[in-house]
Amino acid sequence: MSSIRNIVILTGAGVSAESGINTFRDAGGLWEEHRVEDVATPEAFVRDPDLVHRFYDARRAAIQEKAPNAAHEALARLDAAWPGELLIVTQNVDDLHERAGAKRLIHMHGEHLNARCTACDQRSPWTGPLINRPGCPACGMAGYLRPDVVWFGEMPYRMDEIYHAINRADLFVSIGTSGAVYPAAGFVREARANGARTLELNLEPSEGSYWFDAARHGPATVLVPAWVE
Ligand code: BV8
Repeated sequence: MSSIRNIVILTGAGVSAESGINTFRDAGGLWEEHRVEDVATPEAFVRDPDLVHRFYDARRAAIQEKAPNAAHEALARLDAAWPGELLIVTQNVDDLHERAGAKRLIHMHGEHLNARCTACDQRSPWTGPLINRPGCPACGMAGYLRPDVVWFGEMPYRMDEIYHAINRADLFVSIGTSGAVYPAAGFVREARANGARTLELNLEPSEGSYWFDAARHGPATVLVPAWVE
């Protein structure tokens, strides 16, 4: 990686799969017979808030029992050692990158350990199942907390910072994502347009694999440490 100075790494559910966290595809994109796209939306939250709370309270509980895997740990080592610019952009709402030690990290789709108040819009640490309608720590209103994740149809977080990093990147690496959801799925094209080299590390070719200069297929806990070392 001699001529590489600035790196952007996009991760998806596949980087957490070997920690035991289901990807969206494993369940065939289904949860309790609902398509994820039908549960992870503002409309679903208005229509059936308990269904959406059950979905997120269950996933949050599952995540808390899991641990980072060798892929998260290798990325954290790279983050700590890399002298140039480096940014991990994760689509995942789990906190396994942080728990592995990653610092230069953006959760573009939010974080499962945060809640957001629909009355005062303040973010707060999640304190317990939202289905119990806890009060907002900021404004005190009860029953107004939602998961602080980006649903379909909502604008992902910190996009300006992400595109700034992509525009400066010499290398763009996509790890464990199906390339099914935008705008994340379009990042590789943005990176190419700015002259970056592009690499996909995934269990199988993603929907966007055509856009990558190189690809390696296999489990992230094998591919990522090998790539980092
Ligand atoms: C927006 C957070 C605009 C919540 C998520 C038509 C065309 C283009 C776009 C659209 C369209 N119609 C609608 C849209 C927009 C839409 C979209 O892209 N829809 C798709 C379905 C077509 N996008 C949006 O709505 C986004 N917002 O566009 O806003 C806007 C503009 C202005 C103002 C306001 C709004 C917001 C999308 C975010 C949705 N939230 N998650 C939560 O987590 O519950 S999406 C969720 O699914 C993930 O975050 C991720 O982003 C996405 C896909 O998941 P992946 O991470 O890729 O996981 P997946 O299971 O799919 O794949 C896993 C991969 O890992 C596989 O490839 C597998 O092979 C691999 N793998 C498995 N095991 C391993 C492995 N790899 C390595 N090792 C292993 N062991």
